Amino acid sequence: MVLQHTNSRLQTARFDRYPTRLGVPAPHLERADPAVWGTVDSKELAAFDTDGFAILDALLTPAEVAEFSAEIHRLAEDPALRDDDRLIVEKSSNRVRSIFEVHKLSSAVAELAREERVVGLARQVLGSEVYVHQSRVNYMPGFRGTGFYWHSDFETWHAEDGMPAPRAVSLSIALTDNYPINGSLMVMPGSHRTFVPCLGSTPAEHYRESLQEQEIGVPTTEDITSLAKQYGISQFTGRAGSALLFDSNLMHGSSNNITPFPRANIFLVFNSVENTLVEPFAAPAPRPAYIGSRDFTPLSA
Ligand code: 6CS
Ligand code: FE
Repeated sequence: MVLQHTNSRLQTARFDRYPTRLGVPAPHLERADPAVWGTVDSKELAAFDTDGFAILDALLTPAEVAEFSAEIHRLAEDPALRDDDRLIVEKSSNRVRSIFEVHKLSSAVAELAREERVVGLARQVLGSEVYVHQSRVNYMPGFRGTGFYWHSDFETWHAEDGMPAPRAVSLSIALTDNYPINGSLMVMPGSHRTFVPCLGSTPAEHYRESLQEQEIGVPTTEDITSLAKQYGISQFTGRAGSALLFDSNLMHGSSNNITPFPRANIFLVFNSVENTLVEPFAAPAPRPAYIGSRDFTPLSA
């Protein structure tokens, strides 16, 4: 039994089922929770339980792709956002890397998140009402777009945002064609069933640097090697308008993009209302609400 350490604040010790950010290496853990909590009736989600992800070939129409592309470029060019904490620039080029809380900055994205073809996917998998834990646009610009090293989103959301269980899903909606060559997402099919404890304690106030290049809460090369041998690596490629729904604990990452072709995706992260955030499990303080929302109001149509 791992009792979560209590920090200086008066905090009762609690049982942490997914201990991470440890001082010494720890073995991988078999996921203690289901991957599918509800009843999946969309044929497109048939493989979700096994693989930890599912691909939707045409979630958006070409006209909607054009509409949302214009919307995310409006945001990226909005001078009022330039100094906003929700805008993250690339370390190397000062170009826009991500914009968080896009469902609050764009009413079009807010409406999309509420549509049954989107939120209905999350309700099926999570088996409950859901709310938006996080939303963002990853721009992955051409030439110097830097990728995202291997990681489990849940490891960060558990450690830094206080998400109790991996009862959350991300929907990555491609607004540009995702080729093998332009930094598309790599996933390890089935890896959602293995929790990889990470080493190293979480520094205070490190999240902005971490969103530029994550160094804490990433698995070791030995972890990645053993997972890749066990699960293999697949690449999510698809036309603009396609989407990837993936489990919060799926091991994934993306390489740099040196091609002229940007790889822009909207990410909507849905958490179950039965899995709302508590105190961080391995960080001195929770991250700001624009990264880990503390408004648990369920999404209604
Ligand atoms: O820390 C987070 O919440 C973000 N970081 C990554 C690399 N993926 C999930 C999320 O966008
Ligand atoms: Fe991620």
